[in-house]
Amino acid sequence: MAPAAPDMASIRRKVEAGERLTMDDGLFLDRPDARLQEVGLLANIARERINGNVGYYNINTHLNATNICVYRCTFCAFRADLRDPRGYRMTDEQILARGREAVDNGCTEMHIVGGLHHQMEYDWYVHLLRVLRGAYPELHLKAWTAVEIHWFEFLSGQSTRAVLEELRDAGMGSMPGGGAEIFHPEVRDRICEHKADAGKWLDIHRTAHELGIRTNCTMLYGHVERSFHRIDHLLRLRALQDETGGFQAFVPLAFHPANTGLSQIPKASSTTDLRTIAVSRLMLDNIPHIKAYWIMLGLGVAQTALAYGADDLDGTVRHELIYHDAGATTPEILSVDEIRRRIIEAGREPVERDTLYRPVVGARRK
Ligand code: V47
Repeated sequence: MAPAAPDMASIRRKVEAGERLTMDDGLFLDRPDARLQEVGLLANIARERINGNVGYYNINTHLNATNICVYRCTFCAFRADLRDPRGYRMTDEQILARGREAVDNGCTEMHIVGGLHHQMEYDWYVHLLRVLRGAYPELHLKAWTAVEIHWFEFLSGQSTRAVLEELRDAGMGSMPGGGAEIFHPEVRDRICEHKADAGKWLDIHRTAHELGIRTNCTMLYGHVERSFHRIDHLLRLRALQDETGGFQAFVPLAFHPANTGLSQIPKASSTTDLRTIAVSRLMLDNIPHIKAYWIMLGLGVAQTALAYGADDLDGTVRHELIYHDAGATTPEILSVDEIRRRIIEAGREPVERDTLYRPVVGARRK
């Protein structure tokens, strides 16, 4: 006999019992007629079971050392062609100045991603880490997405494992979760057909986890995908996490349309943002943290998300370009006092964490 179609009561029973949800459960929760408040309440049960009342944040900065990129993902407003007047590549001096600024402002993390520059050799990317690590050993370098690692394999002719080992030895402390977009080929082939496919993206993270490198994962939603593609994406991440346990946090990323090849698509509503966060928390029962990235959600929705499954606001953030180039109107930076105040206002206990989710105490905090 086929299993009964899910409803809110059957899903509530599963969540209360800590049972795993299925694809059909996810599709049900993702429907606009599944009441958002109830989905949020269920996500909050899971959130408090995993993370209690804590609202995490860190003190971080971004470094996008170049925006020049061989790829032309239709959703990206950040990339530039080689001869585009917007195109740039930072010098060692500029990169070091960013490190100095980060350390002087109490940052514990530098989030490093960028374009795949046609003319730069693999060694430049390794060198960049070495320079930063040499000058600022206290700064955790969360560097390069799986898409970049794939490009480095191509440039260097080395295996994933060899590239990751070399980057780790040069100073890479962990990897961000970008480049995942939507795994399903029906969508991936339309928005970024040229870059690492789902199998490759997951394989790179699997290898990183095997090497003890912790990583994050993301999903870009609110463009041409449908509900099925989103739930399928979450299930592929959950399956890899079952194997390795190496993902620390999941970051749902709402598509920002301005200045992109998909600018006709309206930005997802706040209710879609909250539902996506809640459904992610419920489906990803094995990933410890769900980030409400305030840069992309706006502060109000990010605060509300702390009651809809999220336990982390990401960081104070400096020099964010990817979302601001695509029309984000959020501030470019928050003070520590402000991010803490926002978490307290949402009824949670603010805890400064480092990149690996260890509480930061005492002298390291400015
Ligand atoms: O991979 C690009 C997305 C990602 C747009 O790991 C866009 O802690 C919306 O991955 N509208 C990069 N999204 C950012 C990212 C990230 C951010 C914060 C924390 C972490 C983490 C990772 O941004 C890209 C892509 O999915 N993106 N352009 C756009 N127009």
